[in-house]
Amino acid sequence: MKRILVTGAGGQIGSWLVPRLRELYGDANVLATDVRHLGSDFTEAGPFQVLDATHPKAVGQAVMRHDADTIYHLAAILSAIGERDPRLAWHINMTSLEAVLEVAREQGSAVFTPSSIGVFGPDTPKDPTPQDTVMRPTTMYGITKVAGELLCDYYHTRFGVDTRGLRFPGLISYGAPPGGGTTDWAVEIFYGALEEGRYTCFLAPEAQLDMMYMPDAIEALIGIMEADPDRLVHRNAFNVTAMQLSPRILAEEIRKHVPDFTIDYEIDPVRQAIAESWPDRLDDSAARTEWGWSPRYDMAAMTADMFAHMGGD
Ligand code: AKB
Repeated sequence: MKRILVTGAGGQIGSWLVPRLRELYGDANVLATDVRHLGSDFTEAGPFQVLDATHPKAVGQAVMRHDADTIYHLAAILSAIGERDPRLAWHINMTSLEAVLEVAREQGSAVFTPSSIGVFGPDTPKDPTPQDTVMRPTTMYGITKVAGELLCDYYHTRFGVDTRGLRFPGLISYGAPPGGGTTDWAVEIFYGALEEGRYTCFLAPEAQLDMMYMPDAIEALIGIMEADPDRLVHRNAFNVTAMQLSPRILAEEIRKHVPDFTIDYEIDPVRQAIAESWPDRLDDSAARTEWGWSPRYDMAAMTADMFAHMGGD
């Protein structure tokens, strides 16, 4: 049975991933860690530890004590916060990744690191965006993600560390909110619709971006780490996508559930510029071919499921 350590367990992805990993591999085998104390959901269902992933020694001790053969390293600063404080984004994203990779090299652990559509920039072909293409991001978040992909590749080819990653699009979920990204509007819009029947969007109506519903993202996270290594041509990191949404299109879908829903726009120039620099549609055929990636939720299924779980329909 796998022995797994998750960093950033209390975040948007971690709060979904940890329960699923515990279901699959056993509660005691999944050590959830976060920089802050988390609620009883995490601490009572299985082992939990406060861990600052930027501290190499602390990461090393946690991995050794838990005897972790797999690390899901989720702790990171997202794109919008990264533009507010670029040095913080560089520090957190790169220092923690380096700490995790070094420990993985010493202990022989496999490492999952989420990358992002943020690795691409204005010079990248937008629709479709190939797996292997120009990567010249204009955000600090994107720079850390490109550097992270390269560092993971380096640890694999140079030291044989089993590194794997996914370029996630915007992730849509209920529960723990996303922490300061450009795609956060696609989560906020559901809370606005349910709580007030309206939403003021910080992106323009036609700003199209790739998105994915969290249950698909969780299956992707597990799928890539369970994939047969002999079939992986790419490792860090695979394009994955499930749907392409703009605020106008998602608002129309939401109106099928909340007929009086209204949307207006107060465009944030920083996040709008980030969105414009990102792809309109990823080509995820490498993920489909190399490890069988296939999402279950399109926009209609995701929207219905969100409302069903948030107490709407
Ligand atoms: C962000 O908006 O920063 C993230 C991402 C797409 O990586 N959700």
